[in-house]
Amino acid sequence: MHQPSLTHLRDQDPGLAGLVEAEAQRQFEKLRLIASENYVSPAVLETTGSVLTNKYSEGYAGRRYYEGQQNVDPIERLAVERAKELFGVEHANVQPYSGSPANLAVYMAFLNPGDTVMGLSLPMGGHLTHGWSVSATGKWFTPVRYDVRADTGQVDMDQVREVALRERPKLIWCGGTAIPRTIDFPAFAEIARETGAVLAADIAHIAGLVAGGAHPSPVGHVDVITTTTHKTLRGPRGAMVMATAEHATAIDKAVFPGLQGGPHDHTTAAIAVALREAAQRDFSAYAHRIVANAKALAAALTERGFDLISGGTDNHLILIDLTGKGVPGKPAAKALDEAGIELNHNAVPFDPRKPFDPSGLRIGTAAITTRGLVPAQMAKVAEWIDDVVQATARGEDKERERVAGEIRELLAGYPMPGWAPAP
Ligand code: DSN
Repeated sequence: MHQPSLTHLRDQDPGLAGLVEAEAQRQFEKLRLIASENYVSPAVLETTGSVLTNKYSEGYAGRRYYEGQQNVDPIERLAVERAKELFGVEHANVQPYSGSPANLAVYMAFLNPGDTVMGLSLPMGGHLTHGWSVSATGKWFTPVRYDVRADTGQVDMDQVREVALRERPKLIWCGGTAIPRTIDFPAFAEIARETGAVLAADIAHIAGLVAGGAHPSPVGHVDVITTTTHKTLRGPRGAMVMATAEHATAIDKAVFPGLQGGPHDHTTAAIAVALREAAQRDFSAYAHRIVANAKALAAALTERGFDLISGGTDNHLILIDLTGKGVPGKPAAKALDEAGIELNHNAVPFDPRKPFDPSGLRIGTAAITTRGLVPAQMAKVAEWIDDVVQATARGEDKERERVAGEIRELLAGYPMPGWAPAP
């Protein structure tokens, strides 16, 4: 049952209420290993569903285009102050609708159309908005890319420097969506200084780890930081742009009126709630537990013969190349989903297969850590993954039901924030 329950929705629109409850049940009984997902706290969930969704607030606190901001202004100020305090930054904008708009705001603040942008290529772990060809950022700007090294699976910093010196990008991105290792912010900063580029860190995946001290912070090394708020940070679906004070006006103008209209005040408030949660002492232990779970799972998968990009992980994320297992990423991910293990197929570096049918799987441990699972349980998780992948490679599906049942049984003992099955 949702807490509070969906009484009105059930009366008014039972079909839709049924789908929402079915999704809650699904999230309760699945081992959720999608690296960009998590479970928000009941307080974040409540705030997201609050009457703040009724309000329009174009502008910034104290400088709005609509009246009636007596409560929204202090809410947004709280979110901004909490972001500044948690990450130790001079300026924070909490209005971007999500990660891609936050990244677009960086382009709008620092670049003109046609300027050169450099980012980690998408199949190597970058993000669409770091200048990939199908994104507006690849079409409206001039993208150049860097890669990971074939031998280490880690970002090739020699290549970053070489390409930056040759192409003189106006903007360099570090960070991405499938990077299992620590980002070397000081090394990127040195290259950006040498080449005169603006350096942006996209910490969407690792924001909660940075906040909890389980990953080095980019603060003091980069000009601007973007992040979503819903991954390891455990907030609502939203985003932030953070920067030094000198860039505050450019960033704010880029977000509004440059790219967006009214901010989503219910999300702003829920971000404020999540930032307060992330500032508590136990969040640091949580962030370190996410990494400990990922390391334990990586070790157990390696023991079972899985080929991990970069040989392991330093954060919440594991990238598996399934080539040696005789099954591509997509059918493996589908089989695992049927077996109660939810993750996504993913390209691996130098993948000979197409992005929609790639060789790899991406795993993240934030959501299962929120549920309360610990490193000692990761050997069992690796065993389940291995059993299903091996059976799929043999063309069998008989393992799936057994594994799904065992997972349901395990997770029944681990509460899900904001929801519980009917007694
Ligand atoms: N889609 C997000 C992820 O899964 O990493 C990034 O945009």
